[in-house]
Amino acid sequence: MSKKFWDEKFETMNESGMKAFQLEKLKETVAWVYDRVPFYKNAFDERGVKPSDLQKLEDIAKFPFTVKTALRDNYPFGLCAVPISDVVRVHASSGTTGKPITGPYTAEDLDQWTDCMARGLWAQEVRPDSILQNAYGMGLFTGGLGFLQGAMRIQCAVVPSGAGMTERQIMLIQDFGTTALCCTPSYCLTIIEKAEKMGVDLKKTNLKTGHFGAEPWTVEMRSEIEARSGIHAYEHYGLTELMGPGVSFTCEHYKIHINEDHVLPEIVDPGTLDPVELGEEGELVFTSLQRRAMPMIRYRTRDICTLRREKCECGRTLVTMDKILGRSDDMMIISGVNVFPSQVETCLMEFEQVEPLYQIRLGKKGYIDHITVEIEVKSAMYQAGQGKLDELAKSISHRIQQVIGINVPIVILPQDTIERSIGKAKRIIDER
Ligand code: DLL
Repeated sequence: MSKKFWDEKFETMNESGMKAFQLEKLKETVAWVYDRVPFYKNAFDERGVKPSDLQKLEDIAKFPFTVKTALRDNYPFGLCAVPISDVVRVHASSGTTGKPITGPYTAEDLDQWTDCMARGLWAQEVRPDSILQNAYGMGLFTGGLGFLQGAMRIQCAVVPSGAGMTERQIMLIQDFGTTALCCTPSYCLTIIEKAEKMGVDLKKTNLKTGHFGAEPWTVEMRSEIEARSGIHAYEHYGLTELMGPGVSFTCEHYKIHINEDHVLPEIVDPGTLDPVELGEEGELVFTSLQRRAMPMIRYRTRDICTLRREKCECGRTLVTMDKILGRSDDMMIISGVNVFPSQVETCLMEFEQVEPLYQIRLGKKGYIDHITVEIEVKSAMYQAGQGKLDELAKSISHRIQQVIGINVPIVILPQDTIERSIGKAKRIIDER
């Protein structure tokens, strides 16, 4: 019988053991950056804190936050704590505007990242006899190589298919007998839709598990993927600034466990920046514990989330996080109500006539923001006539009004109009 945990010691460590380990690593990390990165030295000095002020884990709250602009201002290697001769790989975020965020790694950083990935994939049923098709973008994006490395450490067969060329993905799934599929959830839906159009029933292939992440997706979207493909849809979360994927992963009970021996999570109120209690929602903040090339101190992710320390049936003691509600950058304020795309997604997914595809058009009427939600519907519905479509649009609007409390017009677009995602889906079209 194969082992249950990849790294039993850390995955099942008791809370006091983990806290002691974190404190030791945290002390090392703050001293490491203070001595080597002028940005951190200045930031700590300005705040009047020194590495020696860190005596207990809670003391982390005395230290300054790091925000994305600090990475941009110090692009590309200003926050690097090692000479470039010690760097063996540099990844970067896809960043749609401006310069990307860089993620340099030492050989040891890469090794640890690989282990975090193997830990997650192992928890998600990947074994040496798995055939893992990796349809994350290969290249600067951390998804492709991150999953490749983790899967290679488990020594399963990796098919680095990369993102896109969807028909070929489906051919490979069939011909190679792929058992595990890695990609964004929205790309998985694109694959599912294409397979259905090609008359391929994914449930009849060897596909068993999906390893999805890199974008917000709701539980309802996960159920849709599972129902249409027969895949058990697992999740990974992470960001370039910290290591890429590998920050956290779901177990078989859909609990998202954080590799807290590598990253120290906090939740803060995004307005006041005060720490909030476990179980309360706020912005996720992480401090690296073991990285050497570019450790992050109290990095504000802008991801809105809740942390929980509850017993998980899987046996892991690693702290868990809820699914990400959304990025604070994507939060819209409509008629005074804070709205995340994921809340709209949850409402849409209640309607089985609706395709799991949508975009939110954000505009301005005078000084006030307003949104229109554009969707596609299943072909039988689309052909049912305008009267039925109008009725459906009204029901969806009504549901959104009930749940979110805002009045949103729904526009049903002709079929195949919304761009199919091969990576991170673009949900908001900002026309303000
Ligand atoms: O998306 C790393 C990754 C690759 C994670 C593959 C999982 C799988 P970035 O491109 O730097 O890195 O984007 C990071 O994506 O701050 C979140 O807003 C979002 N994100 C990542 N994973 C999830 C997830 C990669 N599971 C940003 N759920 C993060 C919700 C996610 N959002």
